[in-house]
Amino acid sequence: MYSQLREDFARDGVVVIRGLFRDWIEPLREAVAYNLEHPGPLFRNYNPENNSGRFIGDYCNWPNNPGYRDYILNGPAAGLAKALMGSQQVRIFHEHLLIKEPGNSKVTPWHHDEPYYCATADQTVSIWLPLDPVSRDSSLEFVAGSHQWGKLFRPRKFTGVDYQRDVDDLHPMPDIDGNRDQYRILGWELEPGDAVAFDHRTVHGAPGNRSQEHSRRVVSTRWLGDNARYVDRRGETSPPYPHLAACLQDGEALPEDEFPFIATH
Ligand SMILES: O=C(O)CCC(=O)C(=O)O
Repeated sequence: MYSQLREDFARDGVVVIRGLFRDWIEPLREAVAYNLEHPGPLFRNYNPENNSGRFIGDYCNWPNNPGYRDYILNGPAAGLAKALMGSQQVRIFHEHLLIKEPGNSKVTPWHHDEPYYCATADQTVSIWLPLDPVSRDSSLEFVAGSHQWGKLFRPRKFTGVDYQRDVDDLHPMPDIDGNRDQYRILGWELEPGDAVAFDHRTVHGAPGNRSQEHSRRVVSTRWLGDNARYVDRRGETSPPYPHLAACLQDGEALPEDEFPFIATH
């Protein structure tokens, strides 16, 4: 069923999936409302100085949010993730809520996620699922094929500040906006029910929310394939997970109770 998508995903490091999540939009809108009423300890305002609508985020709440939990355990995301990755098994790393309120002009800087995650696997994917219509000029964009560049770039937080690291062995992000014609940049207009799926190494970024009408509520779930393991990034990670750093060595298997295998339907 997913063979063309899988081929495109392997080549580009990103694909768009149309309509698969339609039945999950309303339940997830309720789950997001619940999340906002019960923010987690990692809730963030990414641009507190902006007064034209906020860019906020929260993550790692799925064990305590019944709607997120149902989506992760029973929705189509795990099956899609496994098919795209071509893995034997699929594990949930975490979910990430990302809201750009109408008119919020904060740009999400070009980055990839791998260098600030404290976990990796032989295959990885994030499923970025908007709960509102997203026009092409407000949508997440990707540099096709960048998952195969074989380089890790210095991570920058959504606030615009670099992550602190003990060792600076990463590459500076190239000037993508200044040289857009040199890259194959992919992005799509999305309706609720559509999603984009991308490898944790694929370079991506997003403009502000240019809509004055719609919020841009997104639930992004992060998935790990085979041989999922802890990585010591020698510095700040996101999510922070200090308890893992305290008990795991680089390359050790991730604990199954916190990052369970998910059955696919
Ligand atoms: O939603 C955004 O603006 C950024 C999303 C992102 O970088 C991600 O889901 O990894």
